[in-house]
Amino acid sequence: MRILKLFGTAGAAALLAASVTMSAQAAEMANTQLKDAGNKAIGDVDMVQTPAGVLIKLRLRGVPPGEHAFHVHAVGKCDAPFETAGPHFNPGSHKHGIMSGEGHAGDMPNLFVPQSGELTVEIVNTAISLEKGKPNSLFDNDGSALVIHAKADDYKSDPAGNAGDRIACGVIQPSGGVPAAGTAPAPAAK
Ligand SMILES: [Cu+2]
Repeated sequence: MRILKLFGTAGAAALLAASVTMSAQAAEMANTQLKDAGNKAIGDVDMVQTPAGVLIKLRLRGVPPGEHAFHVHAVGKCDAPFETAGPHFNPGSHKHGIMSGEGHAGDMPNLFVPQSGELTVEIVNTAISLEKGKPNSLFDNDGSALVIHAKADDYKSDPAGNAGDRIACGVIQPSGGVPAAGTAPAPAAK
């Protein structure tokens, strides 16, 4: 089964330090800048491969307060209103939502943005990988994207949790190393 874990900042920082130490041979890393439909940057994301999954550090600013779905989508292309990012990243062909079963690999817990519009949070997604060639790699032929929605994910409605419009999107880019196919121009059917 897959497990999604949320950590407080201090705990996650300790986990990150431990993970980096364990995989000293250059852990795969990635990053994303999230932009809204007006092309304004509203967040930065750093991702690192750990032995347990991908640690995602999200720093948001200027996001509407409230509860928002947060997913990995299947295509690394973010043209507003971000339908170009395709459906949820779902290499296992599961139905959506952790209340329905295994869920999509790209399913993640909702984000609760306070009145300030700023939120820093770390999430471990155990169902995805930054390692090229893995069946659940985010760096597949058409890349992948992170998407924030207008509404909360209900964790069960197929295929997208009834989460409403896509209000922000960012193409997941490898950090450092060789560019992956994350910027592929043509979204392929998945
Ligand atoms: Cu989504």
